[in-house]
Amino acid sequence: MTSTPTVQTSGPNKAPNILLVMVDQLAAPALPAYGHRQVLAPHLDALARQAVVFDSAYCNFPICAPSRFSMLSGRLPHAIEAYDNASEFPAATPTMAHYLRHAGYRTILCGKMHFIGPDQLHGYEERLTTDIYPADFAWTPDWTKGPGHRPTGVSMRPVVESGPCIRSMQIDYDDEVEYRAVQRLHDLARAPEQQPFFMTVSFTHPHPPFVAPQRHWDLYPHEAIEPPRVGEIAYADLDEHSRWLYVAHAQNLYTVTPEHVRNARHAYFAMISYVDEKIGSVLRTLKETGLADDTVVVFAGDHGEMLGERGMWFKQCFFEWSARVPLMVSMPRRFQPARVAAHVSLVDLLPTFLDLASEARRVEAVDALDGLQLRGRVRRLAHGAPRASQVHLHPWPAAPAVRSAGRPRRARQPGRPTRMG
Ligand SMILES: [Ca+2]
Repeated sequence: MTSTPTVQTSGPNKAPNILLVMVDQLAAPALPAYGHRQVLAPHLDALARQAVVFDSAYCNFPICAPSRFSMLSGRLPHAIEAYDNASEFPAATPTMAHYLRHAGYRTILCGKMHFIGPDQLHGYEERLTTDIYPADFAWTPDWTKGPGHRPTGVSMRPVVESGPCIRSMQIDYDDEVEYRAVQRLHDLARAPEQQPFFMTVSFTHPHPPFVAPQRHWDLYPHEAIEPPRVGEIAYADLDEHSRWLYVAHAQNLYTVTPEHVRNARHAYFAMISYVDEKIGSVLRTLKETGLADDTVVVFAGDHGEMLGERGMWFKQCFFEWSARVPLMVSMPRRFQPARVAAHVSLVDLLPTFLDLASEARRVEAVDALDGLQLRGRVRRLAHGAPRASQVHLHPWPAAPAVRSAGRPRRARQPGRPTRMG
């Protein structure tokens, strides 16, 4: 048996490896690194202590597939017509994986990406797992049928049935993601290559259902689970979009009690602790193999989870718990740990990665990108010059989207008040 050697892969004109670690539906305010007092996530705490932590990072569309397509393409959702979880992501749309591959990277996807359509690679040369979500068009909504039309079957059931579990499909999935990612990192270390790697490790936790292993559930005293900061708001007092979601999430068909809320929040916190262990395992492997010294680690989420705030659940709105995501960039040899207050969003990742890749080979984007590279800001963190963002909103039901644009923050939505929270 060949043991894993410690490798030194840096050299002249070699760009750094990029390890993008993703979670699904992890609201930034739920992480202790962003100030949560109750959640236990020691590995993400450790990462945050040595990372550039972005305190005002947002997804560009608070639902899975459009958020991820936007991040991967570096373009706003409306530019690529990604409006829901049944919008096809065309194979012809250039992604960060295409660009990085062109720049000389080995591109590897391990875990979830929720690609819709026949292309399940989108520039990644290797995919180490299947996806966990359907790749077809079964979840196509018909907006003319109103919010009660729910092709995904979303409802309050995950909230009222929340609690500890023996095993879930999500645990099956993320255990495999962890195993494959750790194995691939050992393989990369055993056979070091001249080319850098771009590896995406994408977990599905802490996405609902709100169930967690007993061991992680038991990390938290149930009676101490705090209620949402902002309690339920009467339907009559809700804004128009929140009313739509109230029906779209079938809240009119279920009674959610305070104990249901406590159970769901308890499980969500436990799921964060569960996935934190997985992330710790991947990062420990990166370090043990010697790859960490030459690897930029980026930790990001695709969108948040309302978790009962305002009486709302899941996402699909621009309130803070739904739209704000964790974003950390770590490579202590290059970047001094810091907190960044500037507004950024996930479309900034692609230009950031192209900037890192340019140390070996400059690659020009085919399309006009909607983001800005983050590294310039990381380098001058001490000066802390915050950049404002533009919030670009479109009339319902077309897609709201957030973008960074280097101009003062403002909200625009023709004929309607802003829905930002
Ligand atoms: Ca998602």
